[in-house]
Amino acid sequence: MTTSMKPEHSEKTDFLPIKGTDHVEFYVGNAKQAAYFYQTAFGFKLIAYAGPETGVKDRASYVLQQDKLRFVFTTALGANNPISEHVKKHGDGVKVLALWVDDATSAFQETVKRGAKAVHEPKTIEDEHGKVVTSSIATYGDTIHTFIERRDYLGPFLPTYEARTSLMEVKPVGLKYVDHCVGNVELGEMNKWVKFYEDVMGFKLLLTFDDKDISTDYTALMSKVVSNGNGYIKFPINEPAEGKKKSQIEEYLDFYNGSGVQHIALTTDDIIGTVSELRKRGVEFLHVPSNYYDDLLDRVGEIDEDLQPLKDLNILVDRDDEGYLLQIFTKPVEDRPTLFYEIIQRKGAKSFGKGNFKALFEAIEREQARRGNL
Ligand code: TYF
Ligand code: FE
Repeated sequence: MTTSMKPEHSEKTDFLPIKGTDHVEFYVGNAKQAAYFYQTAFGFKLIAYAGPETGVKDRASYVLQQDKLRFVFTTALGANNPISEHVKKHGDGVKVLALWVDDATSAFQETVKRGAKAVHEPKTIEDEHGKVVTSSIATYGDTIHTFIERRDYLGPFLPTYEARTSLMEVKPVGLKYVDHCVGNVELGEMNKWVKFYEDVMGFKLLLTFDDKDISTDYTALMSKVVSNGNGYIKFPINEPAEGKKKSQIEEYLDFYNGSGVQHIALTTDDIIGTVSELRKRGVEFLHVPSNYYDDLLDRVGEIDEDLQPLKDLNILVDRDDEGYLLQIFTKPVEDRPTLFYEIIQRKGAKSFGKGNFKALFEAIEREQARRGNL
């Protein structure tokens, strides 16, 4: 199943050098309330706002931050607006995976030249805090990539945004940065999007999971992971496959009305502390049966953590050649069975928890069945 686990191409030949995830922007029905949820439940702090008060008439956007993670929640202020159309079709979901680059003009030119669909041309936005250049291209579904070039910009987020702070006390839960962002794409489109990331964005295929890796009685899906030159950006792409019953990927596609972001994996250096805190605040996680833990240490060998808290919190463990990882998955964070989160702590492992796929997918299927969608 493995092709290569190491970033292969040198900086010199990388026509799209990416410094990291700049931010993730969500289009939602009510940004004020979504921002409240991510502050109280997930421990993000409000840092900036744009809306009518800052001269932006058609939308309101709240920028939340925790360590290097930056999430933007945007809502439409009227009907017949691309944001309200997006929400009408998809429900709350990820619109923008924004990538931090040194040169947003070159990022746009190099990708469009290779076949990317342009969404917006490079433009310089400016305020008293400095200049930022942005440009955007389309990816799967209605999702886009925005390239963000911050020329020593000193404002709280981007021009048109003003600094804001949380109105309640916010206690961070230890989330640090985006580990990977997973896309679900329509049946038969996985290879097309892998090729897009390879040809248009210069990414490399890192891993392939086929139906043998991902086998439960029901779930059928295929997954390929692409990553950029320095390995900071990892995008697994899933597509449904024929199974005995409806694939979890199909359920997503039905409710999202097409391709889109399925899960965002967020890192922590202390998964036990992070998950304890998230649970206390009412975040719901998928449940794996306790017999998962019976032979866990035989499977993964020695680990630094005590088994009991992992079992109490329902945290999963997997090992690869380079180390191990701990991970857990939330239930969908909207009423539609669409976007969810993975909390991950890597202890050397660079893989994605293949050893947990069976237990994980069975847990997803139990939820799918409860919703009547299996
Ligand atoms: O990102 C991954 O590959 C793991 C496993 O529908 C996974 O988090 C893969 C597919 C899926 C849910 C989780
Ligand atoms: Fe994942």
